[in-house]
Formats: sequence, C-alpha cells, structure tokens
Amino acid sequence: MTKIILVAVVLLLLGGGAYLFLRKGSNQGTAPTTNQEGSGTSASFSNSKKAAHYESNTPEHGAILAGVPINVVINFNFDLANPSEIRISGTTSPSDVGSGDTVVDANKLSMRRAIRNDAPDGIYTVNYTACWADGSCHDGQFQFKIDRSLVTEFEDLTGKDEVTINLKNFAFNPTKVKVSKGTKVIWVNQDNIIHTVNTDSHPGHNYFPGQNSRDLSKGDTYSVTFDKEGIYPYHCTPHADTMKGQVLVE
Ligand SMILES: [Cu+2]
Repeated sequence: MTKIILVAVVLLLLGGGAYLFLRKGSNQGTAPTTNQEGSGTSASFSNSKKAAHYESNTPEHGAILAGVPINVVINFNFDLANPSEIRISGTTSPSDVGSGDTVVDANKLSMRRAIRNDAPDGIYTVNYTACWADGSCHDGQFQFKIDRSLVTEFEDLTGKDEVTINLKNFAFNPTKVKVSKGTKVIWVNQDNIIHTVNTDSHPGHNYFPGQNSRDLSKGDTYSVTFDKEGIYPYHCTPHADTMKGQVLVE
C-alpha cells in the first residue's frame, strides 16, 4: 500500500515538474516577439529595449533606409566582455542576416556586426547581449527597416570618379547622394562657420570610422573614397540635430 502511495507521489511530482518546465519553455519562446502591434503596417516599429550601460546605436531605432547598412554598431559607457553578441533577423527572412562574428572594438565600448549586403527589403530586429567583465550580461533590442524604393529621394551621381557635396547654409547639398563603388566624395565648406563631416551616431562617430573630418573652416575640403556598397548616414557635429546627410554606394 505505501508503495502505491509512494509511486503516486513521485508521478505527481514528475508531472508538476514537466508542466512548469513546458510553461517556462513556452514563455521564453514568446517573450521576444513584442512587435505584434507593428505587424499590420510595415513602417511601425516595436519599442526598443536598452541594455544597461547603453549609449547609442547605428542604424537608429526606427530608421528607414534606402540601402543595406554596412554594419550594426552599438555603443556603451562600460567595457564590454565576452560573450557579447549581436543577432540581426528579418521578418521576411527568419534567419540571421548578420555576416561574420560580432566584433568588440579595441576601445571595448562598442560592438559591431556586418550585414549581408543582399538582405531583402523589410523590418529587421537587432537583438543583442552585452556582457561585462564580472560575467553579467544584459539584453537589448531595436529595429530598422530597409526600403529600396526610397532611392528616388537620392540624387543619382553614379558612374562618376568624383562627386562634390557643399556644406552651405547649414545643410549638406545635395543631402542624399547615390554614387558608384570606388567614387571619391569631396565635401567643401562654403559657409563662414565651422562644420564637420562625421559618421553616425552622435557623438559615437563609429558606424564607419573612415568618415570623420577635422573641423572644416570656409573653403576647407574633406574627402572619402567609398569602396564598399551600402548606406552611410552622417552629420555635422556642431549642428548634429539638423545638419544630416546620406551617401548610398552601389
Ligand atoms: Cu554644421
């Protein structure tokens, strides 16, 4: 008799344990998909989630881009450690469109991951895990969208060896340019005030570290030869809120 009771108790405990285990599993499966509200209209994004010590990211949360970003970069105010990781997944292509491994920059304050340049149009969710030297990790999330139809907003300057962008009246003119791979883009300050050319984000300036000028006085020039396809958002540091531009390289 006691044997039967013992078996019954063991079965009950096993059943309860399995129930709790399955519940936990299903919760973990549904927790990250908080963007149901965004699935109706293509341009709406779920809320971003910022990990501890988060500073900024490029592309920005909610950015709608006419081309594929060369990489995703996330900045922190604390030294990153292993196993920090970035995953980039699309709604149309469920697999990770990140290319290669997540790289922690030499200064340990940023991590980045390249993106396959054949990533299709659509909304992308970036999930990242930021880890610190004490072994603790925090998760974060943001989204951006690739919409190649926006290329119509870009001045088509493809097929040229050199292209000039004027910094005039507190604006980059033309603001959005499309150029061919290998084109040298030359910025010329025409204003009587100091401007700069700095890759996003602000003030991280590390999406494409090769695109950061010194202070440009009137008449000064700065140039970058773009050897890799993709979209390059940039800004002027003294006028970061309003003076912005984009180079699309194809
Ligand atoms: Cu400026």
